[in-house]
Amino acid sequence: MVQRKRVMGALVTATVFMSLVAGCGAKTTETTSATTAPQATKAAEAAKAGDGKVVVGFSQIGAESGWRGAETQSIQDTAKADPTIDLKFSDAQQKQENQIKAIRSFIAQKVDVIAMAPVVETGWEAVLKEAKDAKIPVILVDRGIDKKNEDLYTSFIGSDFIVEGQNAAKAMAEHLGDKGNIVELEGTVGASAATDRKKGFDDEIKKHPNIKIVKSQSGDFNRATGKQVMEAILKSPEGKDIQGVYAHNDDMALGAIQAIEEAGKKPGSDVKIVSIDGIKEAFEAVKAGKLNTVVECNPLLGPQLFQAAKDLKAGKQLPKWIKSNEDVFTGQKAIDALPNRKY
Ligand code: GYE
Repeated sequence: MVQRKRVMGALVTATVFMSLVAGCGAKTTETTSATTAPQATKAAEAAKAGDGKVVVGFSQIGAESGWRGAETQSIQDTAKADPTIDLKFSDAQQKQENQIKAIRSFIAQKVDVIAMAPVVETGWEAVLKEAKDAKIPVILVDRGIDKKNEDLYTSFIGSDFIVEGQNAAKAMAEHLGDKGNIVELEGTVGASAATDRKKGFDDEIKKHPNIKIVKSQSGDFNRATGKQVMEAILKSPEGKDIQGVYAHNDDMALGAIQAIEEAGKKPGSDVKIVSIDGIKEAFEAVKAGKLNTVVECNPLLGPQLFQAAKDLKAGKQLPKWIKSNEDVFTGQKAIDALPNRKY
């Protein structure tokens, strides 16, 4: 994992991601340069002709967080650096219907492998059956889908969100000395990352009967909504007496920190903050004493994704879950790690 991060660090370039987040509606872009034709039909012909490339269609959710930007960049940069990969990248702008359209287009283009980060867990059955009928393997990247559809994908590459939630709860209990009222800022409703981070946290925090979750609300995994939701909570009766905020991602925590400061309280001391992801800005907030613990979730999934795609094309069997290795950072450990953060 450490090694993988180092490799990715060398590959990072800033421009690709920026060009992708602009505009509206689903956008599909070719990432490999060299010989790849821009038109879908030509690419499909080349793939069929077996020019040696592994053609991967990736449906990304959008650009809601720093974490997501890092994931997009990892996938784009890894593909660019590998002449054997032809990546078709589609940005769904947070809409499931755009992801479904992108997957149908990848099927029509006869890609070798479809990869997707599913925005929510449900509603994929029909389109994934179409992929299965077309004999195109599907890899889930970073978020999962409902258990009953496990036979509709080959592998899931990503984190254990339940464990992340449990680790966040353990850290929160420690910061609060086992006693206090907390607010939970949830991720996108229906997303596996939100459902499981909630489950892991809530179950673990129940072991501490003097800690109470007084409010739990979605901030949609983005900073502006996280701030708005926190502002409203601070004005509500429950918000008058809170000692902790658990945010399902760093961006919402950073938004909440602003709201808490604007309300005249000190994040990090009056209100302890724990969040998940591990973006650089969160580590900086720990250094500034405004955030207490960052639970890491690795977004640099490009190398694992394309290795898996190559393995599939070579006829290899993949594990159902390719797990990420992750750590938890509090206080000095976070400050020491800051110079080496890759996202
Ligand atoms: O934590 C959050 C993002 O799916 C694991 O989505 C991912 C989550 C990540 O927007 O920041």
